[in-house]
Amino acid sequence: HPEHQYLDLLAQVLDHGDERLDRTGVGTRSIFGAMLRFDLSDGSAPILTTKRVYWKTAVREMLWFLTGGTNIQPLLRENVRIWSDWPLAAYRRETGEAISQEKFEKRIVEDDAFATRWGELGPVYGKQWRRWLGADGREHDQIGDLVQTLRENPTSRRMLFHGWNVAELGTMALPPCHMVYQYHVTSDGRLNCLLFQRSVDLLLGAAFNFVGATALQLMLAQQAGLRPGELVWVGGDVHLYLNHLDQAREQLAREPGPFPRMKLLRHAASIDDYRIKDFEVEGYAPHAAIKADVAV
Ligand code: UFP
Repeated sequence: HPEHQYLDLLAQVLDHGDERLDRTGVGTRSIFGAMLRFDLSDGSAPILTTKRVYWKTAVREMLWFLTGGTNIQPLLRENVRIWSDWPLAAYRRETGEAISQEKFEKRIVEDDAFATRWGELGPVYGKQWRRWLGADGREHDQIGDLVQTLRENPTSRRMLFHGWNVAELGTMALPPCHMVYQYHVTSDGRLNCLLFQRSVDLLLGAAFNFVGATALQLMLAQQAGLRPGELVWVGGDVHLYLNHLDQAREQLAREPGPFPRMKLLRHAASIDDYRIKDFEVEGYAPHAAIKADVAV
């Protein structure tokens, strides 16, 4: 079962990870360099079954990246709260006000001026993917260019997009983790993806990142008239936070079931035209969710 690749990696980090302090102060066990390969060609999707993964949240986040947006307001309007921690911390720091997360999020949703002032994440994924600013002042749409190359020159070895804009790292809420996506088209018309993720919260982040990358691969394949092939995931610093060890042990005690299937219900006119209701997941019968705190 392909999920064993993930579970084996989890066990390896748990048992043999190098224990050290990290930026967040929580501490991690960490290994360096790992590869997982998921075959999407039969319609299956790497949505982990040994715990419930909220796949719609990951797809909604990917759709938000594709809009080029960098403000959390549209995410919160869809009840996606995974990016709230950074703006909330900045608000508390700069105003000294001990606002609750709920109250902060409500103000972002209801008050556009407040959202403009406090909901910005800086030039994170969406900006770099769709509007990378060149030295000459011109903006580069890496996703648009990728779709065009997939259609017109599928044997190219230059089909990738990158989030690591060195000059703008300092103003991002978080430098990109899922950093570079490279694509490859086989002679029989399958679209492969290699995602390089420089930093991996193996318990909370990775499961999400697999789903986002899969959703993107389905959309790109459809736009280019291809079928999905393989998703190759490569992790750099692959770590378990020290407050996630019990959760990892619990997950490792569970037996994986078959991966569900993910499909697109509609042929969208362009890469900008997908909505959450275009995605369907069938046959997802996971074990119960596992709660854990995100290190900020
Ligand atoms: N992280 C992920 N996946 C993501 C994301 C963040 O695993 O998509 F945005 C985790 C990795 C790491 C932390 O634990 O967030 C980022 O911290 P740093 O920038 O110090 O690597």
